Amino acid sequence: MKIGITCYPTYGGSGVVATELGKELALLGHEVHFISYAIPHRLMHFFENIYYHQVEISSYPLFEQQLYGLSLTSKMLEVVEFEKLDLLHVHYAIPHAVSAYLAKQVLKQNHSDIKIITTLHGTDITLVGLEPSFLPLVKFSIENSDGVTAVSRFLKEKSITNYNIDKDIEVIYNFVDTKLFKPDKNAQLRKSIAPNNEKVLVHTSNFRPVKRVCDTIKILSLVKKELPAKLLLVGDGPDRSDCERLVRDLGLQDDVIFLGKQDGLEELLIVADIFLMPSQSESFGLSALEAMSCGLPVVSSSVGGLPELVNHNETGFIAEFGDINRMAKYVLDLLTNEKKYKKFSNNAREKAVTSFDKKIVVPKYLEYYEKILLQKESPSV
Ligand code: GMT
Repeated sequence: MKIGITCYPTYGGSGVVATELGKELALLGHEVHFISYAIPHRLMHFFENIYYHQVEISSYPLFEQQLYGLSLTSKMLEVVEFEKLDLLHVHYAIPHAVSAYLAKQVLKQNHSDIKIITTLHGTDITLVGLEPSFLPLVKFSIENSDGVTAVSRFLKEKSITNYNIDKDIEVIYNFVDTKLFKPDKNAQLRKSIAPNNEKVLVHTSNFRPVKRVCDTIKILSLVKKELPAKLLLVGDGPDRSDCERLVRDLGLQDDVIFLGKQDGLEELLIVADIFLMPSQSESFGLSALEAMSCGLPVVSSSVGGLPELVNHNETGFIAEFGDINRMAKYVLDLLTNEKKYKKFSNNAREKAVTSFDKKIVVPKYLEYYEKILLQKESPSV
């Protein structure tokens, strides 16, 4: 197949899923064309069967605001036509599904067609898509995609109810390379982070308010009342300054390590004991899955798709978002009970391997592509 993939190339999980999917499809011999405004960060070197097309954003003086959505449509048209793509798989509805829809209409005028598959990832449905100005467009673009997938059952249900959508949405969970993300302690790195054998908590995200990163710091301060511990914070974003201020206010400067944006998360996760994800909204929680694959139990909030990933009292614990006392209690329960910790760690790894390995999930996307390509009629308005 010749597949076009559009995603946000930044550090978000939707870009990671899109890129890893493209890499797997390419390994299976498919031709994959990434169409995005920058090269996705997990695609920084040459991969056979993968091509990258940069969306050029026009800077004509009249356009005070950037026309990303239209520039993307133009690039999609060019790539579909000249590379003879079979389908366009867009990740994150806004504005990618709308741009793809527009490209499809233009192609139809030229007696050509392309199948569009939209993957819904999270805040495109649960947050920004619900803004009254966006809602009708998001609904329209979902209803007029040839195929739609969601990364959890929760997100599928939310899409149907929030947008009053009458459309088949296929749930295809996120996935992880369990051979790359594997339990394999790095004693040297651990020693530099926790020189006195402190326990290590870790959190990775884009530090947006929805992630409640400050809660991880408050959890650490509660845990530290009982045992020596450190917190590793990986990533960057709008809430980082607030977090740094909180760390200073709580006098935790020596115990919270801000690493900023990092590649090679698999090497960092393995130095930690527990992964924290106290989000206010989370459709799946890809970074928690990557941690589980490294054998880290997860203590998270119970929102969104997290209960589909974290089995309470088995692979980790879930608590109501904002309930930092309970989360700290769960962390302490695991860190003070070696046998229990080992069991949870093994369970977490096993769940990642048996339910979410890339070898299990990627074929589901391929099957879905084949099904959509066989559909005769495209939805039309
Ligand atoms: O919706 C977002 O916040 C952005 C998106 C992203 O690009 O990181 O994150 C969502 O997609 C990820 C990949 O499918 C999921 O693992 C995240 O749970 C989801 N984020 C939220 O729902 C907040």
